[in-house]
Amino acid sequence: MTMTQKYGKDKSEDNYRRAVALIKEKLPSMRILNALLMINLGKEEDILVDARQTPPVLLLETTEEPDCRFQTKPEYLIQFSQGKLEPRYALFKDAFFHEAIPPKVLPVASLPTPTEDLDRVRADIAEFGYGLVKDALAPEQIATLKKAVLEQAAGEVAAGVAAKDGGPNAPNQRIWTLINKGQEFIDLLQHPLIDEIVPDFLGEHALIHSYSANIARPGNVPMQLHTDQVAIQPPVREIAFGLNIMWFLEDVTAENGGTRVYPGSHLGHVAPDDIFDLKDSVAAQGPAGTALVFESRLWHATGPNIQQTGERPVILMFFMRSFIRQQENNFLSLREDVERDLPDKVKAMLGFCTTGALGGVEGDVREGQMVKRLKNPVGALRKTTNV
Ligand SMILES: O=C(O)CCC(=O)C(=O)O
Ligand SMILES: [Fe+2]
Repeated sequence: MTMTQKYGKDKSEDNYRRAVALIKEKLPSMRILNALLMINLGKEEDILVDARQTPPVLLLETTEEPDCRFQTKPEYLIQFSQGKLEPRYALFKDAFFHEAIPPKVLPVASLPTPTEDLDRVRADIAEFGYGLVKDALAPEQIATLKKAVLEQAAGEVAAGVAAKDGGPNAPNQRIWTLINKGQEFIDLLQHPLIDEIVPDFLGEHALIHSYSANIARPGNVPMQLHTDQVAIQPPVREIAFGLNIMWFLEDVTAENGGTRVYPGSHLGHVAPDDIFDLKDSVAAQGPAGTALVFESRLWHATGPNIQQTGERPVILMFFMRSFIRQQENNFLSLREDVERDLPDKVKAMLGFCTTGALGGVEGDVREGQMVKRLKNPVGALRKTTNV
């Protein structure tokens, strides 16, 4: 038996059969859906479930238009039946909990409002999952950052590299990897609010998971509800792994796409029944210059911009604990000319610093050391060369 025979066996057919068996096993519980479902597990043929009858049955074919179609991988179905992966992560890249509790609606009068009192912001984050820092940016900073974001947005459109989303017309625009896109954005990473809030919440050496701007524009379809720690699977709800600071570059309102949140939804096994339904959510609002600080278990989504005109530009600075793999691969995306002049403080946030035994280069695992790309990493040093 060769090594390939022993270890390299293709499991895709086995997985497919197991996934189909699971669907059959779970048929009775699908009755609640009361719909005709078309499931694709990566094969040409679809699996048709008629869950409009009791008990639901598999159909060989249909002339009817299904109520719902979805595609997923057989291994995802298997994993979420075992509780190792959340179904909405597999289907929509989002989370679901066995016995999930829908978010409860809190009286609006008690919700956080922008304040300069950082202790209150911290208390609001603990209680509601978010808080709002009043006047975190001075008027000149707002103007500089807004100009930079809007010009960059236009530049990326003109260059054909714009990242658009927000429904079929994709009016929203995301500007990724801000670190490369102007000194204003590097300066913002040195804003004192970060040191006031982040280490206390996430521990030392928190990393920038992603650094982007998001412009919500009229006619957008709201984002699906999600938490920002959705990539952590199996899901952990006991602690927050991340903290997002959203800098408002415009007055942010319920009308222009203010982030919809479910206050208090960061605690417990909470998940909305329908991640496409923003019902009972509230918009996190505040004047330009406000910083919305929200932790990564909070259920939220970019809101609808229902105005005729008027954009909602914000900057999202998302930090995660030091041991979590970053969303943006800074080591590959950082421009060399930017890297050369970056202050160590900012470089550390991007991952150029060891933390505990992690992130070292050639075994340098001492805590808190700045690391850099070696010009000539040690390669194979052997007596013989014919290995
Ligand atoms: O743009 C927003 O309002 C929120 C964006 C968001 O939730 C995200 O980037 O994860
Ligand atoms: Fe988010």
